[in-house]
Amino acid sequence: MTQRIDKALIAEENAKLAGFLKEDYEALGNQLARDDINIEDITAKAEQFQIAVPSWGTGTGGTRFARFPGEGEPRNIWEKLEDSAVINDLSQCTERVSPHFPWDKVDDFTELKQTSDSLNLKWDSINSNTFQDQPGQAHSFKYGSLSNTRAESRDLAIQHNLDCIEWGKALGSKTLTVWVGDGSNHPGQQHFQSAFERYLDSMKQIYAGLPSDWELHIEHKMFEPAFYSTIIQDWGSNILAAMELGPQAKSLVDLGHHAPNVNIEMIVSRLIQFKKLGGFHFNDSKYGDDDLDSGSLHPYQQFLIFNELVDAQYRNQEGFGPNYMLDQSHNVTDPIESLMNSAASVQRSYVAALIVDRKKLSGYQQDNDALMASNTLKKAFTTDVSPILEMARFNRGGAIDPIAVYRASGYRAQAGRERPNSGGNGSGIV
Ligand code: PSV
Ligand code: MN
Ligand code: MN
Repeated sequence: MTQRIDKALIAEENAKLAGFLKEDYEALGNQLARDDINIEDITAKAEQFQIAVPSWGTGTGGTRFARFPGEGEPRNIWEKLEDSAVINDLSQCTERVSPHFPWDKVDDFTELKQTSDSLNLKWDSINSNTFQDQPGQAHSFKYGSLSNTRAESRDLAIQHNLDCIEWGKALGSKTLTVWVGDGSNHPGQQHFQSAFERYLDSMKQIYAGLPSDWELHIEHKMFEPAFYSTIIQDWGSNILAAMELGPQAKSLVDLGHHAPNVNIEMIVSRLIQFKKLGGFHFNDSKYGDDDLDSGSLHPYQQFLIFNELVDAQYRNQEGFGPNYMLDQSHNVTDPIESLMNSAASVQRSYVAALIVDRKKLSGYQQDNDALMASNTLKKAFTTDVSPILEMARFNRGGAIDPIAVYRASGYRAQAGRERPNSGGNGSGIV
């Protein structure tokens, strides 16, 4: 793809909005100043915020029933990188890409690193995949991978994760994320304790291969593909496994991987308290692992999660520094647009959490003034912080309105011309 987003176009589109932004930013600045909040301090923090894009998110997802490929979607990791660069050019908060192996097929990692460098992109966590068989695979994962009853399958899964670490080293990553679909569909199918023991034993072998400056993130998920029991079904099993493995092992919270109405922000608080919060996969859901766009259904929940994160940041909580990443499946939108919107939505939650009056909140909590404590959070959440997000992007050379510039650029139509037969993105349906 020859054309990314022309800087002149970004400047031209920004010029149309810069006057309005100045007015709105000033008005918000005055409003925040009444509470002794300096808008410039908040904007500076917003400019530092980064959230990684999943390589698989740049293609159209799909469901168990069908996939409707989009125009010009990326056909390989190189094209996924191009699209990720567009997202970052405009959003200015997504400089890292999280790959998924072997969905992302790579022969030469040095070349891939050179390409990502040339696009000003870095690599986030490496995602291993032992939840499906690859063509010609010697031993199947049909009955599980790291917890399989057969040692041959377990060894294959362990080796794949060790390979992922090597590939990650070549790319400059520092994290391996392990999510497995291991579990059972029928009561009695599996001996819970023995299966967990096998899983832990396999994970210990992977942990032993971890460089000292890496982290191993364990992702829990309540169900799917296993529908009766899943080996790491919730944060309980997750933190137990992380504690068993050691300090470099931490838990990863994917928002869609809990039962509806679970208090995720409280799980986040517990993980922070015990130095076990590794990172996030942001998305939104109504029913299960829907992988809808972040903040599209439950923006208040997303804000409450960031309220915990910012609280930990202010308290300089030891061992705190989670990875932020999107993990979404885009079926009816242009993935580039969804990822830009979602990154901004998560950034919005962060910024809103920054303007919570923490001193007042703490006083209301101490005095058991439930109504005013709740109102204090609501006040921050209902403040429209858009001018801060827009100014942060503008200051960093991005677009005040990323979607408008992207649409004006004609990037998607050109991708359609340059990527004929782009019927698949290499990702599965999970
Ligand atoms: C599983 O549902 C999951 O959330 C894991 O993070 C996978 O790696 C990802 O989805 C793939 O879409
Ligand atoms: Mn996930
Ligand atoms: Mn998921």
